[in-house]
Amino acid sequence: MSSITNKDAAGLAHGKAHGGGGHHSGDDHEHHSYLHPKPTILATIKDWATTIDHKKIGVMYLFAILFMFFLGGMAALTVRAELWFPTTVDPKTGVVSGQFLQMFMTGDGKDWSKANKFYNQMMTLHGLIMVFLVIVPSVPASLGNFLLPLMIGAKDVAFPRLNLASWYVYLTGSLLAIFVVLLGGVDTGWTFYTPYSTTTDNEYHKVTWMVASAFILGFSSIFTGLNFVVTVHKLRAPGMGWFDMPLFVWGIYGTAIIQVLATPVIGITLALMVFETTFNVGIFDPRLGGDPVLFQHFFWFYSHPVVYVMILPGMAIVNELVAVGCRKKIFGYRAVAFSTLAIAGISFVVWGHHLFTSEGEVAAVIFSALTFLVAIPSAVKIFNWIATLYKGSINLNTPTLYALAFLWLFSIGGLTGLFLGALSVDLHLHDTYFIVAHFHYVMMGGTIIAFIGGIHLWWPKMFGKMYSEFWARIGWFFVFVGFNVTFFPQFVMGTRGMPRRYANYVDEFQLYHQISTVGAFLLLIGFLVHLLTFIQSLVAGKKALPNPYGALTLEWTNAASPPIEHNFDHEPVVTHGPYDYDDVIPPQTPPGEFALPKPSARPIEH
Ligand code: HEM
Ligand SMILES: [Cu+2]
Repeated sequence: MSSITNKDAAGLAHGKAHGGGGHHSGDDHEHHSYLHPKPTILATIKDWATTIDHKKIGVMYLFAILFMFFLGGMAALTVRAELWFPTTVDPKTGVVSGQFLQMFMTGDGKDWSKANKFYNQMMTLHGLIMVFLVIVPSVPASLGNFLLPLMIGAKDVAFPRLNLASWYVYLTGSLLAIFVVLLGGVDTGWTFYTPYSTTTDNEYHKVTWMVASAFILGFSSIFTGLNFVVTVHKLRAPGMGWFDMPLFVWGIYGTAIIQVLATPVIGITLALMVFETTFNVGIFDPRLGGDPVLFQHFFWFYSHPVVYVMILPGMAIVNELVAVGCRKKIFGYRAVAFSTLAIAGISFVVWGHHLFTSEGEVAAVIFSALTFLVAIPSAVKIFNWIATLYKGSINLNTPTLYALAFLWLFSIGGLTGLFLGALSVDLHLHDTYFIVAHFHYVMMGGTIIAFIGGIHLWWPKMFGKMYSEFWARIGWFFVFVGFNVTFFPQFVMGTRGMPRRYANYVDEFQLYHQISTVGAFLLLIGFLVHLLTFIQSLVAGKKALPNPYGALTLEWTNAASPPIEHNFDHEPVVTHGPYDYDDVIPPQTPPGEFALPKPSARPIEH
């Protein structure tokens, strides 16, 4: 795998120049960038709307997901604004103060129920959007779609039409969710726990529609997962064995397996819920002879594995950020690859840790023990990345800064997961802000942070333009600081008993809530800086070279920036591993730069 000489590598880079005819009929349009517009605007729109090109589908997902992220973020800011003041009721007049949402909900100053309901709706909206419309599809559907075929040297995914179907299913599910918001929104929380969700106000069947939306989105997830599993098995370029795949591909592969196996469970659960409310059959409702805790079991049997659908792609990105950031071989490649599969496997047997307070004692003890198992493969990854970075000559550009942020934030998130996995501790912390802080550190501090890092790393590849490194770092700074200011105080509040999901609170928590709200607005600034930086790049960015970082994976070494319609002008033949920085000069790099691999001491090995 690492037997290639530098001469071969140079040959690979120049292959493009010599290889005219061959199996390609010299058909000109094949050599256009995939972004090349059609002659008229209408034709271009039609081209994108009916495309089966994985790159275009990936880009459409990317913009849709970022738009949803914006909507979900607005809901979060509303929630944080409401929590600026504790609510107080004047004992004499009955006038309520301290409710931000009161301002536009009711006039007389006494009825706060509407404001509280609106708060619940905003909180639910935030959770539903962020989980089902943003994080679950985020990395696989956008970057995964764009990069997976490029990284394994394929022309497209295995089932390009299924891929397009998956995009339209996602679009349908998202539009349905937005439609429900226009109907007035739901207040069930993203978990749809029964019996509340089957008894709360269901005007215009909006709870049912929202459930249907999650159901539909599940299919999009299954389609994408199936597609990726087959693609990885069948379409690897000649010479690419399983252990020559970039670790990003391993991560997406592990994710795809969970998506395919776990998603049907939530589909069935939601279908049963609708079945119950429509036909009055007792499944979850005790009045009809059902069992509400059964819902929790079903829900978490899906949703715990799905938290790994959320984190594995984040980890997948971090592999590439770390490797490119210090241009070193990933320490312990196989351990990292296998830990991905271990996480995928273990994720199916720990769901009971969400039910410590509602399941039987024996079950709780068993689930507590099993939960600790997940920490092992997660820690393997963290240690391997740190070992890779150790003594490397690290390029502290924005993607690498995001990798470092991930390592720090995910470690806090994962370790606090262990607190929660300890049964006796969780009985105290369950349903407090500690939980909110935990899952934001893993979901946002982990996945979203890695996602933004990944967008920065592959931006030049996707759009063929460079962005302002200076402004990207400013954005990173605000995001990193804002994130910690928002969520760290929530750990403290949680341990002191602040329950989650409440619009009101006692005065002693005010300072924590206010710090947290300030943090949320710092985050907003960070994201706006990133947005403007990217717009600037699209409009006036410097043209990107094929391989600006001197990386070794195929999307950099063998494809243009942006790639041509069919990805490669020659089917790549893999002659070196994805991280063989010691033996290979990266092809397609800017002349003069990266002439020799930078010297970097390796820890432990060699
Ligand atoms: C690395 C090891 C991890 C462990 C040991 C762990 C453990 C736990 C435990 C025990 C709970 C239940 C707490 C309670 O409700 O009382 C919990 C909640 C949660 N965790 Fe983790 N976790 C880990 C990683 C993750 C990751 C990677 C994610 C997502 C990317 C995640 C997302 C969540 C969510 C969303 C909840 C609560 C959801 C809710 O109640 O609304 N966790 N975690
Ligand atoms: Cu869990």
